[in-house]
Amino acid sequence: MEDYSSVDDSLMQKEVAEGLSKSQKQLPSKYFYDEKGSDLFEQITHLNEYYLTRCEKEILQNNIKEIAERIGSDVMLIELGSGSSYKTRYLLEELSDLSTYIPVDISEEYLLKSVSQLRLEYPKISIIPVFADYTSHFKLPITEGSRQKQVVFFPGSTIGNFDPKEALEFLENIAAITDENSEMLIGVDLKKDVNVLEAAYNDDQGITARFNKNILTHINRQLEANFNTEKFRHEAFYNKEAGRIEMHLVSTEKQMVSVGDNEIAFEEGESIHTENSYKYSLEEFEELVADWYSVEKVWTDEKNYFSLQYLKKK
Ligand code: AVI
Repeated sequence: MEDYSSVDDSLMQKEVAEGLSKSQKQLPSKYFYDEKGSDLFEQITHLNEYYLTRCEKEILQNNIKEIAERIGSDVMLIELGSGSSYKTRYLLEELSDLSTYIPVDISEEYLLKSVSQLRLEYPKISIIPVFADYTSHFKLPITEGSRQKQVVFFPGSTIGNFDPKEALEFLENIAAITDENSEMLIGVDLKKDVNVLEAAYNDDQGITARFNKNILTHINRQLEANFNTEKFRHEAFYNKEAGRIEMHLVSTEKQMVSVGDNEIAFEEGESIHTENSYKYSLEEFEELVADWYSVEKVWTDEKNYFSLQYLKKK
């Protein structure tokens, strides 16, 4: 995941102040991902309860030939939020004729590290990192082979962390940035048994709870705040009506917290809404993308928990 620790403090200050002044207090989930948060998320992906990463890997492994065929050769592969790029390796291994790989990430340091490693492993592929927040407008580099087909890779069901309006803005933005005949390989988590969903966000070891609380530690450090993480408890549940897992931090007592110059009052039991993770049916997702993309192919894991979908720009 992206490391937002390098994000500019004044933007963070503004977004945090805005979120905490709402009647349902909220914080932007991107602020989970400082160095510690990225590390905790990495740990989450290995948890038994967190089926998403395991299922996505299974789908990639079981269908890699067919996926590679769809992507084709002489292609520009653009990965959004490239993170540790381990999923990319499955693709890079299989796509022997890949011309250009463009990892897009907000964390320059993280990106440069993984790019220098990938360059050693795949010397024939031209790897051009782009430092950008892919939720806002960014420019793709003009390459020698600018007539290559562009394929966007957006794994992990990160699209689920956008609310439907943000998801539409994201799709519109990516469609605008890429060429007419571009395609997208995207990971989308599916609706399923509530117990399975809720367990994935309430693991026994409490790693997700630490991940959730880390947003407060990040804010303490970055914005001179004094949240006491012991006075908040992790809560995650499936909101069936909205079709999403919600994560909250619930104040265990009436308390005051200072964030920079602001004093924030919490009632006992009052929560900060820290994340949404939307789950889609195949039909709902097809409808969501329909203004810009058609769904060409859907691969799922054995249990139908997760999907990898191949989209084509309309
Ligand atoms: C990154 N994203 C897809 C994860 C999710 O499942 O929504 C973030 C996460 N939050 C709690 N656990 C994992």
